[in-house]
Amino acid sequence: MTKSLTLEQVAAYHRDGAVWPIDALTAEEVARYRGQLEAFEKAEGVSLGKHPRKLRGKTHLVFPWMAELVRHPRILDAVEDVLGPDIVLFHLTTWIKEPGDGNFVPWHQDGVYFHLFPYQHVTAWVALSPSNEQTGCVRILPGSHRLGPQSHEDKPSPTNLLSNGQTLAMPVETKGAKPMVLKPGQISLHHTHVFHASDPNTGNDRRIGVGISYIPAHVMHTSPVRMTGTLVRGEDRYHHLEPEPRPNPADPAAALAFHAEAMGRFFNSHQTHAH
Ligand SMILES: O=C(O)CCC(=O)C(=O)O
Repeated sequence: MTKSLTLEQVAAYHRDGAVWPIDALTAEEVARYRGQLEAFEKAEGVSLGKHPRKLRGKTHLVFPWMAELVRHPRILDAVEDVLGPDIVLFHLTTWIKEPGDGNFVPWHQDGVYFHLFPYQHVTAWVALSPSNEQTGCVRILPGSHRLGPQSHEDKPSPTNLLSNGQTLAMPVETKGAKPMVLKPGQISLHHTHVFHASDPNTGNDRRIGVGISYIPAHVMHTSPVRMTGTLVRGEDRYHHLEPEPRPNPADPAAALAFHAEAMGRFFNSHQTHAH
């Protein structure tokens, strides 16, 4: 018995390494979340994607509205259908592309840099604005997750949205690639090993996506550094990750301090990280 996805959608996830579109947020919720994000950007005078405190990563540790979004029942119902009932948030990246800014994401696999074992990790990518071929939606190569982990090379550039520019070393035959077109409020789920990439935004609106990386509670991080994570549903009988506090609106300084600590551990745990 599934909670949100049809059996065909669950089968598509396992066969293709991704499934979309899945309706998750209402129009009111999208307007509220996007409104909160853009009000913060206006107050700070900088895009969240370029915030000097690296707030695009683990944003749920800083903003109460993002802490609410990562626990959204419709997102978690879909995630539970592919991961099971005990769900931990391991990481989060807010992916923003402005019209004409040239930002892109090269072909890569998340699993190679997340250092999780076993390789059970799904990213729920939540569209807070139209994500389509004009605005540079995520594209996947169906079935590529079944190849397992592949070699990557670091190719950093100012417009490459991956921190170290991690790019699959093998040439990727993109003829069979599929655009994961999403309307605001819809989500996609992608497997940690599926090859995926995205092109620059040539549309008229910002492309704002929240990539939430969920793992089942039994999955471990392989670094000697104890990483942080948030149990968002079910039970954690393993305690592989240090629990993350929910941001307290009355104490934003404490939230920022924990965020800095958690991001430091994330980036220092191994030499490279994808996001
Ligand atoms: O948002 C994008 O364009 C890339 C997203 C991505 O690489 C991810 O969610 O793993």
